[in-house]
Amino acid sequence: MSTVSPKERLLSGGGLYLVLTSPVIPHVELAAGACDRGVQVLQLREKHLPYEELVRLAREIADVTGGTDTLFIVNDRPDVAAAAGADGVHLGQSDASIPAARDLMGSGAIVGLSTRTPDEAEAARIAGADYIGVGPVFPTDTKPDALAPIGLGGLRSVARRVPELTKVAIGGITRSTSTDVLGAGAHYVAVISAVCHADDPLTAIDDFQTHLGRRPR
Ligand code: TZP
Ligand code: MG
Repeated sequence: MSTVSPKERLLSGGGLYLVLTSPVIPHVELAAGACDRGVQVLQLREKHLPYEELVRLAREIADVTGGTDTLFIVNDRPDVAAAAGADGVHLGQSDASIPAARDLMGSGAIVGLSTRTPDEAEAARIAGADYIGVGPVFPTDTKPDALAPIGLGGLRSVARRVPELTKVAIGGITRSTSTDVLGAGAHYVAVISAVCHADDPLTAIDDFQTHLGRRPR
């Protein structure tokens, strides 16, 4: 078990940030495989599950990540994240506010915020986000309501505006584009389909980890 706080671990690391959405193998099996493979951050993102089921699943994942080097973040729902004892929550622009999330989860919790533009990124920094999601970088089929992709140029513009803030790029990222994304200023690459919807998700993680390695800052 790490003695370093979750925030410090997030802020000192980099590499793969795996978002669990409708994986082709059970969530808990994928979470365990991700921990074994040294994935630094796991996020549970299942927008259609009712509260009770989401809490049950989040608790199972928290049991798997607890005592490992893998951080566990819940998407959208600070109430679920708090009930499961997750390390943090990821908020969209229209989810709960950062102070409301911290009230529910405590000041040690990691709070991330989705952004797309340099102005949103700066606003997230001022509001006290621990990290920002940035994207979609590339076109994606996974989020039907996603806005137009910002490309590597858009990511670079965000990175220039908030150089000190931890940036998690998302949207259509594959293993082969991941190094360009990190080169454009992201610390982490967040992926859904490239792992969760791969023929063999655990091998897909292995491929990412071989390609990216751990990226201490
Ligand atoms: N937010 C912006 S794009 C996206 C989210 C949740 C979907 C990312 O999924 P994929 O399959 O990695 O493109
Ligand atoms: Mg959201």
